[in-house]
Amino acid sequence: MSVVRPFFMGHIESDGLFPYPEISPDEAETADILGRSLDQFAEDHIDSRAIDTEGEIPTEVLSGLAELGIFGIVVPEAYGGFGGSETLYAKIFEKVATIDTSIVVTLGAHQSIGLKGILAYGTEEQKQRFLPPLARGDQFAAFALTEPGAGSDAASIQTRAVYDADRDAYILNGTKIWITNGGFAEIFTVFAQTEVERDGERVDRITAFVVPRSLGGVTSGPEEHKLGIRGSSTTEVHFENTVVPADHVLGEVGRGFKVAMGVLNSGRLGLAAGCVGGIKDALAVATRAATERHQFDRSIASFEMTQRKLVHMALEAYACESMVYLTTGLVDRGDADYSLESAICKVYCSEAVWNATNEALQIAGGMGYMQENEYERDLRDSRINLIFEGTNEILRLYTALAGLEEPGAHLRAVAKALRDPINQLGVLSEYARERARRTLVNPDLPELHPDVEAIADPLSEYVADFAGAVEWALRRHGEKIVERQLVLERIAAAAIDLYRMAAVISRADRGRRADDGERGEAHVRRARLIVNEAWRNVRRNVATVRSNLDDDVRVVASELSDSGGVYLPGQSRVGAR
Ligand code: MYA
Repeated sequence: MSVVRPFFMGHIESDGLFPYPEISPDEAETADILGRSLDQFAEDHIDSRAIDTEGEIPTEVLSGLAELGIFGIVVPEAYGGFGGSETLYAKIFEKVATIDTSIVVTLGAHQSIGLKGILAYGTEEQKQRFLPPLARGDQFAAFALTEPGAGSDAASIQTRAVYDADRDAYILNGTKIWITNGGFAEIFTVFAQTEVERDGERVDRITAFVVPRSLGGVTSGPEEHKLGIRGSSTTEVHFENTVVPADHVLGEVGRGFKVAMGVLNSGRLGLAAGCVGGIKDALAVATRAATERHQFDRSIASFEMTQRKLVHMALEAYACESMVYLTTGLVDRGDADYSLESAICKVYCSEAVWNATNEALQIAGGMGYMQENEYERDLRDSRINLIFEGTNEILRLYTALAGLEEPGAHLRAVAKALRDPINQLGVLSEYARERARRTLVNPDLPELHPDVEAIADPLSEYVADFAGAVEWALRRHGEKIVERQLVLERIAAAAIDLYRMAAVISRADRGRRADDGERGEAHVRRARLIVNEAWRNVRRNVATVRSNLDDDVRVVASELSDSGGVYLPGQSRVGAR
């Protein structure tokens, strides 16, 4: 079950998309009560400016938040947590993001990724042992994957765990960098190379371990000086002959890369939920600033250009929220492969929050640039979202390549069938039928509210066009598609816009059915504006999969690398650096 993967085959699977998922009434009430407690706690105890300038979150703030129960929202009650759904967690995460970014990053590193491996892949014994203090917030968790030579290329880590049969333990050595919560976490999910047997040979494969600091041989480097999220802890973490008992292995030995990716799927979705909070906050701050600021004898909120900026922020909040909660709904169903959806949410929402904080600063003008106001801190804080938990470039590649798997396999089967057409007639006629269907009719949507149906056509139309472009790219580039990143980038961009359209159509359908009045119409209006923008993007990206100036781009790129970064051949290098 995935919403996005079928788009690559030209299908819309309504099951994952309709009806738009809704949080249960009980959890909605919890989110509301906890949200109000968090607001009150923030008003009484949290000084975000001080957190930024001092570069740390006071211990009393963390312990106060622990008392509110936010560090174990997704941990089942049996292990001392709240037992909430992914949707509830996202709601709380979104709220915390509006309160303080360093705090939400600490929470994310702890709960979205730090303890998630134990929750999702741990044995019963591991869960009982490690989760209760983490859920209570008595201890903090961290996720230790990145290394000096292994950032985006996560599989190339060098940290090594060597099995010692006498001690039934692994001896862990290596250095991890940029570890959030690295300075104070007690429990680390650590990824290391281990020797395993595959097809009779000894080879290195990644294994995941739960490593409590108390095992010894674990040290943290000094705090890094960062552009933003300065109150969060980011350090190196060193493991020196740390003796990790064999029963600390998470999942199977040699299958740790899958553990890392599984955990990151959940982390990326949490991050996107945080961005939803950030966009809503930026919109509220910018609207207030625009309303209060008068120029030319009028509030600047009365000028259309300012209004366009504010409206765009509101549409981004609607689109991001629709995508994030459609995806948490998929996760809560329990049968979904949501890796593409979470990558898409992370990419889209992180860019949306960056643009929103930038526009909020622009609306505030000179005041926005001054350190005494919050705009510059918001801008600094939101920048990291485009980088951590998978850079947006890597996640675009992942979205495109993972999406291409199924049509690629399909085409390979067709190519094989062409070599033996008599025996493989079934494959060939199925392929011919499928192609004809895609050319002649667009994929169906279920019955929608008439107001939403009136705006939903582009989704069907462009899913069909998208699948056609995907097949064209696979046939044109074959295996070399992996190297054609500019084409992959457009395929990813189109997939992102299709998911955006699908999410807002589904949500507006629910919103319109639930309300005949202004609220229902407000959903439809927002969805109409978003769909109108998104299908134009898809059309452009689909067209430039086939016809583009990528050869020129490659020529200029090689001129640049040959000349060491001179913009035009024959000119001399500028600058002293
Ligand atoms: S933690 C560090 C984050 N690091 C990364 O995200 C690393 C990015 N790199 C990668 O993801 C991988 O290395 C890539 C794979 C994708 C490049 N789900 O052959 P492969 C499977 C399921 O493609 P590679 C941090 O920043 C794949 O299908 N499976 O591998 C924390 C294949 O399976 P199979 C997946 O070319 C910061 C196998 O893996 C996935 O080496 C704190 C190998 O794949 C997937 N996603 O590269 C954050 N990907 O073998 C706090 C791959 O069966 C949060 N596979 O075919 C704070 C939030 C704040 C919000 C604030 C708001 C204002």
